[in-house]
Amino acid sequence: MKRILVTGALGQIGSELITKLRKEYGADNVIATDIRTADSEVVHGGPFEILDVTDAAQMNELVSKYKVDTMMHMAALLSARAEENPQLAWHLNMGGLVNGLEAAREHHLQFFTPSSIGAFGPDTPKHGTPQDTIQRPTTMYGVNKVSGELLCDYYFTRFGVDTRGVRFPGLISYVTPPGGGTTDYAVEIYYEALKTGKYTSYIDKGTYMDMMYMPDALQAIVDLMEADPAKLKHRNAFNVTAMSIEPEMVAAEIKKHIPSFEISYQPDPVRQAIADSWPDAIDASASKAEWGFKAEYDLATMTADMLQKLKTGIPQ
Ligand code: VAH
Repeated sequence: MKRILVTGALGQIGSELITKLRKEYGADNVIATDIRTADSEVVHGGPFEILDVTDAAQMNELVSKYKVDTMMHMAALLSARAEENPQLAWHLNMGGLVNGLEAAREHHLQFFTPSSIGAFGPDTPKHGTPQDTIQRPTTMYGVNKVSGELLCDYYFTRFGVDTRGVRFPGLISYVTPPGGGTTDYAVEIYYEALKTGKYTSYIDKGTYMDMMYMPDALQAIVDLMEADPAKLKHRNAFNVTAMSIEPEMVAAEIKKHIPSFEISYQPDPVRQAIADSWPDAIDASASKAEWGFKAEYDLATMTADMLQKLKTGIPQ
C-alpha cells in the first residue's frame, strides 16, 4: 500500500482517515476525493479531487492520473438516510461499490471498504454475534452491506482482487459530526453535554449497540490492510468492536465529568427500529486471531478524551 485513493474523504470516517494516512504514507501519496469540496485540511493538506463515485469513467481517470495502488472506498449513505431514500441508497452504495471494485480489478488495486453491524438483522444472535452467522437485515443499508460483503468476496475469489473490509460498529469522533446514522446519538450526546448540559436521545435507554472510538477504527483499517494475506481466513466482513453500550451508560460516564448533565428520551421510531434490529454485542475474535485487532479505548477513556478534545472547540 503506497499510493491510496480515498472516496468519501469528507465524511465522518474519511476526514480522519485522510489525516492518519497522510501521516503514515506521506501527504502526496494520499488522494482525497469527495462529491463536494470544503474549506478543510482534507482539501488543503494534499491532493484532492471532486469525484462522484457513481461515475466510473471519472473514477478510473483519477486512478490512472495518480497511479494509485490502493483504493479505500468510504463514500456511502448511512442507515437512517438510506431508509429515507432507499432507491438513492442502492444507486449510491452499490453503484459506487461496483465502480470501485471494477477499478480495482482493472488497475490491480488493493481495495478496502467498510461493512457494518448493520449487515445483521433481527434473526442474528444478538449476544456474541459470531463472525459467520445468519444475515437477514431489514434495512436498505443492511441489504447494501450484505450485498457489498458478498460482492467483495466475489471479486477476491473470481478475479483475485485483494479486497479487505471490517464490519464497523457505531463510530464516535470529535472531528466531523456524523450525518444520517443510527448510532449518531453517541456522538451528539458529547457535543450537547458541553453546549447545553443536556441531551434528548432518539435511541431509548437499554438499547445496546456496539461502538468504537474513531482512533481505534482508523488503526483497524491500517492494520488489516497491512496484514499478511496468508493469515486471513476471512476477507471483507471482519467483526470489530470496542464496547457494547446504551445511552444510560454514556450519560453516567459523562456525569463523572459534568455532574449536572441530564439525559432524556424521545425515541425516533425509524432509528429505534433500526437499532432494535441490530446485535447488542458482536464477537471480534476472528479479527484478533487473523490480524491482531485490538481496541485501545473503552467507554471511560473515550469519554474523557472526547470531552477534553471538544472543549478545545466544537466543530460546527
Ligand atoms: C450508521 N454509523 O449508524 C453508521 C454505522 C453501525 C452504524 O453503520 O448507519
